[in-house]
Amino acid sequence: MPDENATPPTANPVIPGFHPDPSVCRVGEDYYLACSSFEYFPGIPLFHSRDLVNWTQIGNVLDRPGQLRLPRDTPSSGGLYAPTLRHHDGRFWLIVTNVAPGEGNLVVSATDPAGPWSDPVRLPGVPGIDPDLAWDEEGNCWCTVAGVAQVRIDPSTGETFGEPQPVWSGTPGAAAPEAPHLYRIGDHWYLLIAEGGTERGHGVSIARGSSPNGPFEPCPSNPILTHRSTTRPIQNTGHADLVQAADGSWWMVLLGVRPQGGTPGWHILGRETFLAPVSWVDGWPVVGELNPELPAMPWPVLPAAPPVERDDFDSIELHPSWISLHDRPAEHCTTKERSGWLTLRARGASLDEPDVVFLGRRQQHLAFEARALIDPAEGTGGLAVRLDERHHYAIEATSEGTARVVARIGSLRSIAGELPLPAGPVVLTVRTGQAPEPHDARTGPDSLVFGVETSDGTTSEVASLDGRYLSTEVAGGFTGRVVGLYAADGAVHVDWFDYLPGHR
Ligand code: 6LW
Repeated sequence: MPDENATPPTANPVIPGFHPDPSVCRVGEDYYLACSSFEYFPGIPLFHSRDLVNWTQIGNVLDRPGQLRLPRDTPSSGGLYAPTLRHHDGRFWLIVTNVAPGEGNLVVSATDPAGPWSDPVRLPGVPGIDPDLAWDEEGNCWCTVAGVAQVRIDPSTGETFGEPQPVWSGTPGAAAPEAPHLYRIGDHWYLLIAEGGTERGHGVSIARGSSPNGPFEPCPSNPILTHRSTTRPIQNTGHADLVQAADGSWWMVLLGVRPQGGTPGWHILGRETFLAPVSWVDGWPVVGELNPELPAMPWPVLPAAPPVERDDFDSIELHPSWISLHDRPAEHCTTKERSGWLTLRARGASLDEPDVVFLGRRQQHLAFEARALIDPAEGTGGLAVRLDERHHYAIEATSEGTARVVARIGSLRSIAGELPLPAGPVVLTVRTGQAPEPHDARTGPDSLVFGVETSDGTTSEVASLDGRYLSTEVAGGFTGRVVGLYAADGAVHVDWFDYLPGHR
């Protein structure tokens, strides 16, 4: 399976693609990091690193149906928001919000972060998103949520002690005080938050006090990080977490986006995880430059294994970077039906439906190509680039022998191109191309070019579509592009799937 996270990035983001709301902790020489996953299953990708730069996905925290309930009508950007990952008393703890009706905040724990993680403990007494966990010297566990409010809890039972109390509402007048993380550092308790909303106004602010529950005094130089009102290449910077390295140095992981194209810029990969150095001045953290180049690291950054570009579906278990919508029942997604093939059996009749059977991976590169060998003998399905149920492009092969490109943009749905297919399995392709109308100041980020590979290895283009409509600036929401396979009718069998970074 393609695992670009195993490759040393030459640039920030350190975890590219839709990996927002990073939360990080260190145990000895090892770092672990978790991100939000919204409507996708399994939930909460979990990464490991030895250098804060190269991150390898080692699993997903909520990877069993009993741990994660995402009803079939969960809309895009619903589901799992903003985890906090901590290590305490020999265990890893993760707290997260499932915004699906009747779910709310839940805690899981594990001795091995690669899993298995426990069944969830629910927190009915803790309303609100972006929950944080912090333990004081007496062993009290403080849960702090967006707003910012706080309550003491027992994370192993879900019991709350009293009502959540407001602790700090951030900078007066700033929107959306959220993403709190509470730390004991030196003589102070620090409360780190995001403010300004997760769009261009996003920023990071901090306050400190002598107790975990305040009172908190804001840092005089808040926000300690923001790229609002700048032309910097990394925008929307916020939702951060702090970690101290074994050598004593401090680091921040945070989310940011990389707008592409002309004014105002479109970001297509969702909110990605970036790394910035932190120093301390007068007891306050000062965030170093956040640039597309990596910060200078005080230790050697080891090269990692090159990415695997093809998944030939020869193993029964799918790589943890594959994500489905809401769930993954074997009757709809299996590698056991035809040896060496993935079988997808349709449920929802198109990518417009929230319950469509879709299996994808995050687009992690501004330029990429994906190819898949698909046997449509028993159904209709294909290769899609999905932002959400209202914004997606796809090339599908039908059992009647046609390849067609279907584009959905908001409430418009259109067949953008068709081509007759020879009988038998077919290689469908999608690649990024140059944005249309590059002379225009409002040039989009890219185009998505769909095609069919013929037996002599050449590709017949079926349609080329403007990539801006699969961007967050157009579609809204909290996710990014996911590239993958789907079934719209009957069953489709897939022999292999390639994800190739860069332009070919
Ligand atoms: C998350 C909030 C935010 O809960 O976006 O950027 C929300 N920050 O803290 C969803 O990721």
